Amino acid sequence: MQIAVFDSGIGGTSVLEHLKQYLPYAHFSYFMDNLYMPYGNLSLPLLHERLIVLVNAAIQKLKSIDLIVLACNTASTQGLDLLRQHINIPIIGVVPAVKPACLLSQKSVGLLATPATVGSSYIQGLIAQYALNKPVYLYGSTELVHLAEEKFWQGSVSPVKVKQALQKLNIHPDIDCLVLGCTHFPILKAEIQQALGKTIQLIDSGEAIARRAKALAFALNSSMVHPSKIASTSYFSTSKLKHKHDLMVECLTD
Ligand code: DGN
Repeated sequence: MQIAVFDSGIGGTSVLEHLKQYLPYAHFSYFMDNLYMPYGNLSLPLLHERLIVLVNAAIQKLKSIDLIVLACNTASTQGLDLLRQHINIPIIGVVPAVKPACLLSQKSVGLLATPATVGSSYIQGLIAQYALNKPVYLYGSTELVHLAEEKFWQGSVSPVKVKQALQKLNIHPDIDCLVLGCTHFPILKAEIQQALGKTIQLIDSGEAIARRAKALAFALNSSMVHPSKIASTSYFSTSKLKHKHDLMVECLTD
């Protein structure tokens, strides 16, 4: 089974790790649109254009894709419906874990995501549906996206820089559950937890997405979940990478 995973940068690898555990026999191809990273800064028409360009480039590259995972909250909350209209392949999007956080929290919930995600009407809908009377505080940060990229490509990031980025957001002291509503943020989970302390529980939707992907993969064709070939993961980008890293990444525009 061929599964294509998309994000503007390396955030979607936090979802990919869960997908590999739930679908160990699948072939994964990870596509990052690093030429236009981060998607949170794009206008809506440009974001839509990029998603269609990127998915079509992936289809051309791989020839056949069984399932798409749009592992970017920004793109999922603002472009999933449009992508489904244009692409005739099953697509799973990511949804910030507002519902489980509201069920778990005894006090208040925080949502940490990109500015585009926290400003979306999709998030307002989630809050209206699941928060009931529980306060949900919203925090948008692009700086944390860049710090997650730094950690991934350079192997580490300064915990002080992460703490400073969080301090700028003035996280409300009543929050006991913080949703990591950007796929980049689980990469910084240790640093975020260290900065905020153990009284705040961090929640992301990576594992829930992988469970959904497994269920859909079986529903599509259970025989595709256990192919005879050995599982693999390939990585593709839209611009040449300047970083030193042992990951083999093929540039789509070469
Ligand atoms: N990983 C993206 C997300 O989950 O929203 C953030 C990066 C981006 O492209 N905005």
